[in-house]
Amino acid sequence: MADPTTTNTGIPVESDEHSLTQGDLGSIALHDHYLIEKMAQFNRERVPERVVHAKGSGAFGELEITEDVSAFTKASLFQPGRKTDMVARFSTVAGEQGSPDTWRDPRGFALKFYTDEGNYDMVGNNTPVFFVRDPMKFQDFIRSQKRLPDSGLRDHNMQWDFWTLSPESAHQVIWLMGDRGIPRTYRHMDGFSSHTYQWINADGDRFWVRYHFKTNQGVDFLTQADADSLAGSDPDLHRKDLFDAIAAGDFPSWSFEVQIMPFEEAASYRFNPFDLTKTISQKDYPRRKVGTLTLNKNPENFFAQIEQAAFEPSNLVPGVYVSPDKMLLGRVFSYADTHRYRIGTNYAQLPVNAPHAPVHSYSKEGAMRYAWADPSVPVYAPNSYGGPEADPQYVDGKGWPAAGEQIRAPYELHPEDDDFGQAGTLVREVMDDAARARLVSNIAGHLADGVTDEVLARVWTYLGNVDTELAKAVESELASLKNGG
Ligand code: HDE
Repeated sequence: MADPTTTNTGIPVESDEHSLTQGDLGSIALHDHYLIEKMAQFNRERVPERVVHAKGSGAFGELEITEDVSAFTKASLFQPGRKTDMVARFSTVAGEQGSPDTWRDPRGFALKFYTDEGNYDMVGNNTPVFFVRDPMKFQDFIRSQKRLPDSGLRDHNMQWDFWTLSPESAHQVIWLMGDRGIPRTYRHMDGFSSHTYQWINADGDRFWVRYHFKTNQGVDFLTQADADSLAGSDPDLHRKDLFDAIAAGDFPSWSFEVQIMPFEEAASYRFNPFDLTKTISQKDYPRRKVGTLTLNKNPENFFAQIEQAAFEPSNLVPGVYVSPDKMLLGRVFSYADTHRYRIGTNYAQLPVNAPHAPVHSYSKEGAMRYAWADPSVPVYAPNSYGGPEADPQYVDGKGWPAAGEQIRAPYELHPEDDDFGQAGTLVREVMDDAARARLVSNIAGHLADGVTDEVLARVWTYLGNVDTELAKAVESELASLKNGG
């Protein structure tokens, strides 16, 4: 026997299909409150989609630490043998909620760890770098990747206009236009912190680290042609693949590894380790294994657990801290702000966002609040009634020295740094011939779709600064495309 249908407040209803009318042809009664509840609830089923990373999928899992990195961090979740429950969300960046999974785009690689010291969120991407290095330009960058103000259409000219006027984007653009710009599935891509973070050990020693999550499924990609076809025939390919793999017990996993730089080496390193458009060479600072990340449980309710999941770089536990990376410092504000707007004041009380560690916060009330402190706990600090007190042990020397006047300027660190060197290395030393040929084809195909001659003139200089052979090959391929080749 099925459960009786009820209203949202548990009252059994009379019908699932007939509204209440005055006789056969009569008006619908205003007091048919169940009909009104159904329509009103329906109109309010959506929360605003994420302004970036709107299309995504997620799953639950576990981080297991198999090595000993306690010499570098005191963070509880990174101690040898520790296992921590977590939730992950993978996503594209510029596409809206209904957009295809196979669009060329970086992928979000957002992780929330429910540690015994509170939630730790590592909100990364599947790329080790990013398009810009100052948060002041992020909003503009994203708008250049989205839609024109009049037609509401995406526009490659807008994209290349921004990129060629922002030379710092070159490394990420080459990465994006290469094979890793369209992962075969979410399971076949690596994840990165991208930013440099700070680790602090139990003695207060500080280190700079970058995270790598190396897929144990092997990196694999879709060609532009396959991706274009799948965008029409199977727009939720990546979502379905992740869900079906976990449902079948084929749990995807990643090897969690870090690059560790001694604190004092940042200033003299050949690249600015706080510049998000640059990698830290693995020849200089090799990766070392820390543990394994495994996803082994699908969400039971996509909206409640994935659409309302709230990841934030400000969720930093003792032993982990930010670095002078301006993009990271900007992000530390933005995410909680977006959650308060998109989900609501008390978003951290939703089960998927709630810590597994005890909460002793002085926050109170606000819409939809349903967890509260014991009435004996004062609602203010300081107090003389045993309320929570900040523990000075957590003032542990994290951070870094900074001095000088307030300025608005590019990084002074590593003035010899340039915007094209690492992009050129990616083309010449990391890609093989076949990958380079696909890169040329992908860029030419992208340029052929609407990029004006005025912007193209800058594109040749931009690509030429990366690699002169690349620029020539793309220019030749584009000419051939335009001549119907
Ligand atoms: Fe984001 N980013 N971001 N981002 N980002 C958001 O927060 C932001 C950046 C990333 O699956 C937003 O919850 C700023 C880099 C992921 O729920 C927003 C800057 C990296 C996700 C936001 C950046 C990321 C987001 C929108 C430049 C990789 C999806 C919705 C300073 C290291 C998380 C939201 C999820 C989402 C702000 C740049 C990764 C608007 C201000 C770099 C994976 O707050």
